[in-house]
Amino acid sequence: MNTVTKEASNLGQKRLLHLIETKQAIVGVLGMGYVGFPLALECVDKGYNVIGFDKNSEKVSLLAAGSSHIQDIEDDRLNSALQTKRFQVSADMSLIQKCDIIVICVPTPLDKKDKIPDLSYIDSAVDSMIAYGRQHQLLILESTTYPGTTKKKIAERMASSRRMEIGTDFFTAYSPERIDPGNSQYEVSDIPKVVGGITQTCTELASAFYSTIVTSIHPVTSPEVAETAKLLENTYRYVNIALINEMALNCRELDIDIWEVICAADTKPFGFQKFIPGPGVGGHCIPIDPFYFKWIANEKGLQTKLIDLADEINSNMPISVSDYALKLAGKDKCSILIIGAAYKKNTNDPRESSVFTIMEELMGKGCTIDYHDPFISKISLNDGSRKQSVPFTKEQINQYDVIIIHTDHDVIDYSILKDASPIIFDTRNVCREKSADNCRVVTL
Ligand code: SAJ
Repeated sequence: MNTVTKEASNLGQKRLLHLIETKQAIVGVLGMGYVGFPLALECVDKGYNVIGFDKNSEKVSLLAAGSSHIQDIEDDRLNSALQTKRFQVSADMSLIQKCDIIVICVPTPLDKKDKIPDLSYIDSAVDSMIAYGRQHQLLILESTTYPGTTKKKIAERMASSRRMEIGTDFFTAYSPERIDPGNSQYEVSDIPKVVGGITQTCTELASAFYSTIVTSIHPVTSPEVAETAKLLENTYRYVNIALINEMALNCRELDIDIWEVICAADTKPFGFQKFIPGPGVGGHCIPIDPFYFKWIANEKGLQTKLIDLADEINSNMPISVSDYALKLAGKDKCSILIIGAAYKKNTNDPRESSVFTIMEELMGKGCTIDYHDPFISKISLNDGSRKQSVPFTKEQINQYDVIIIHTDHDVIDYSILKDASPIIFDTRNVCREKSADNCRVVTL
């Protein structure tokens, strides 16, 4: 690179750093979902001008009108951000050229059938960056993905398409999202951010940006380290949930109360983290992320035995729950009420919820199924049929043979189950504490 270009690019870096330090940088967040939307609002709160991009024009209209689609974010918070005149939401990707920093927070699902990574949303976001990006922008990927994505799918694509040099003409880093839906204990600013840039300059600029947003930054030497750290976090959960699920089923056969066992083990102040058995592993992170690591490892001819075994155990849980419910009923073709459809308590998110497999298994055996979820009024099953949430009342519950507690939302009044005639299959062990007396309760 000749001296003039080098000086120009140094100027570009210095200018971007100045814009960050003075909060004059315009921040673009691609994807107004459960990750991008809270991040965008946090950036507004910290003084930035923010453009929230989303290709879903209906979502854009709702947000622009002050209506939040994310359960953890109240309309008031969104309207306060809009009233600052420093937050706009748009489907017009050409506005990317106005941004100094672009954070990509788009979905990274799995292709359902083969459980292989689907990077189509990232590819589409990079297409927009190539179309509307410009020199000296900082591009950050937050979406969970396999190691190598940031370098190959973002930085190298941008460099070759726009004939720009990474770390000089533009800057790219990876920083895994760590939003925890339904958890009010940790705000965005409380959660440390791992940051890995393609070059040292990229890491420094991304760290400078995030240090204005969150209290703690953990720089690492490459995007691959940061990408893999996120996969480790959630694969760790997936494998340990499988361990406790397997122990729960075995303890049931050994007539040992797994819940008492967990409580006892949890008295150990070090070297043990509590996981609890459940009807299956749902959500958009835990049952997805391990397969991003599995895919890249298997691509290189490496084995992932523990992920494979954890998947075998966790995927079997909904089947085991269905079979045991029929055993408790003592017959096929029984009537069952399922309490809770969401993948975990206190959320309205049914994605990858084990309730769907449980329903399909039981309906396949001739059972009639109803469900009640205070946060989810209707659901669509894989066969295209739809169900509405039924009321949870004393009159309603006694018409069933079995009641399965699938999701233990705190707002549910479990005392309604007091003196209930059906057997309660409490997969979350919630009845024990919630005064559902005088009813027959069986846990996992
Ligand atoms: N589950 C169990 N037993 C457990 C924990 C979870 O069966 O001990 C089940 C849940 O019922 C649910 C699924 O696993 O169906 C996932 O639950 P989760 O508590 O892991 O919640 P998620 O999916 O919302 O995970 C998020 C993750 N956050 C990010 O990826 C940024 C995860 O890293 C967090 O650790 C997790 O929230 C959290 O701790 O709540």
